[in-house]
Amino acid sequence: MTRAYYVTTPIYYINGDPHIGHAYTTIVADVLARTARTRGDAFFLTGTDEHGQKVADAASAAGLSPQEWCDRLIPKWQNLFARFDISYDDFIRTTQLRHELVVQRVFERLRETGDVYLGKYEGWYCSNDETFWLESKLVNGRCPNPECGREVQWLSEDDWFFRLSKYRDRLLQHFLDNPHWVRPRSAYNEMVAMLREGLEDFSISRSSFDWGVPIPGGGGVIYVWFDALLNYISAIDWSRDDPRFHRYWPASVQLIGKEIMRFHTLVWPAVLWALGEEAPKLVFAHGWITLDGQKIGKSLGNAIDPFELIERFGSDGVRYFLLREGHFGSDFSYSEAKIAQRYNDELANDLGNLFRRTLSMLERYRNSLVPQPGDSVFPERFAELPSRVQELIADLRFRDALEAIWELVTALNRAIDERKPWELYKAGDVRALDALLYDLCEGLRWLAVMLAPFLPERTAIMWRQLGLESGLHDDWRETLVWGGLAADTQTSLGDALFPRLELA
Ligand code: ME8
Repeated sequence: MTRAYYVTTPIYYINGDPHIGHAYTTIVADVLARTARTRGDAFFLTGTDEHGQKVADAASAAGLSPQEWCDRLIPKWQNLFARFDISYDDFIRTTQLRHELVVQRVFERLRETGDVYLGKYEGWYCSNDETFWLESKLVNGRCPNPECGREVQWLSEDDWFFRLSKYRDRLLQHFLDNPHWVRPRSAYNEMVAMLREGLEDFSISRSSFDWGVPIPGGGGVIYVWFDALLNYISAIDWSRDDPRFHRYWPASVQLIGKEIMRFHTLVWPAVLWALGEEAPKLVFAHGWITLDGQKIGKSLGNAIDPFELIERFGSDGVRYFLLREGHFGSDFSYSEAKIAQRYNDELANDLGNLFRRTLSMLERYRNSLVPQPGDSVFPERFAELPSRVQELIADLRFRDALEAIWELVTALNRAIDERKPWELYKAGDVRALDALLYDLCEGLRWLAVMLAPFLPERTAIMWRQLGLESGLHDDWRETLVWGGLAADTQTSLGDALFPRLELA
């Protein structure tokens, strides 16, 4: 069976409104999925994590049942993703029956094999983080997560455990044999160090509250993290020998923020192995968007409202900033000044002006018709660019990919400045003018194709104004052959792609 590309994001807790951090991971996944689709079958999964104490607490504070609360919040999350042109193939909610049945089936299976067993759990529990902490890790008796620091509770209950310790050696070997399966390197190193210290079994049930998937046969609910991780396989119909499952699993890339890498790179592969399945091919634990040096998030109350950003910079303006600003993997800081500057300099000036200048010269000199191509240095100079950009994207180096694309933006702008089409026109140098105008249009067609995964909204407009219909999302190996734009194509000058922002 042909394997397909499968990319996932974390499923987000809906104990509140989405913020820019949630948009970030989802936009990155969208770029990967859109790029992969130009080459073949791809499946992009995102969704919401709806069980657990945090969501239950948020619901009760609002005077609603947890399910009512989730149902009320979902439209806002889905609307945000729609505003960002997120092309997910499936949006999973952990309260859906299709998911709950898989969680129960997994639990039953592992109870049969002995990987899930009944034991006693006693320990310090932080309900905000849904995490048990060792006494030695507490800071002044409180939750050691620097973003939290809340009081912890002593929990003592009969719990079901997952036999994580049994998989410790295999995990360590897997890390050593596959030095790139967890990226970036800092994440990999941290997890290897943790494995060397040893792993304890992992409690996977809760009897202190009831908002979760019921344990088959009774006795509480399944721990929200065990439930949540399984979304990645419940969405693709996990069960023995299901062809759909095997088409997508193991996932090509699982994107997460670095604060949840322990669950995704230690617990998750062990659970998969216990089920006889493979570990994902790559878990990428990216850095955080920070504000004044602190992680942007709900807990700190410094969340940036992504809807407001879209109002100001457009969805593509925000997407561009997030992908271009930091090296993917590292933290980077957000500020309104930074996003505005990139928007004006790079989108409005470099790209937007290039596009508008080209189409208005075409209108003035050639009735908006694409001329015949002539001699050009571009085909040779940029022949390797598309494959280089594809590789950088596949390697999750989005900033480098955009910089590579900008080499073409810069070259086209320079061609205008140096060859001064208005002078060629005055001098009546038809051949030179046509050759230049053709290169500009063809270069812009290339830019639209390569930028489509990053800027889906504006590149669709570029495409239409270039007089093109289908093909924007086709295989680059076929589309990006210099000369693909037919002479006499009717272009149409429209409004500015990225209207300049007046800055205070
Ligand atoms: O952890 N910068 O959900 P969550 C970058 N439900 N990315 C950020 C960010 C920031 N400042 N803040 C959040 C959960 N994110 C669990 C996951 S998965 C089986 C269960 C992104 O709502 C980043 O991807 O707390 C992070 O991992 C995720 O949102 C956490 O979302």
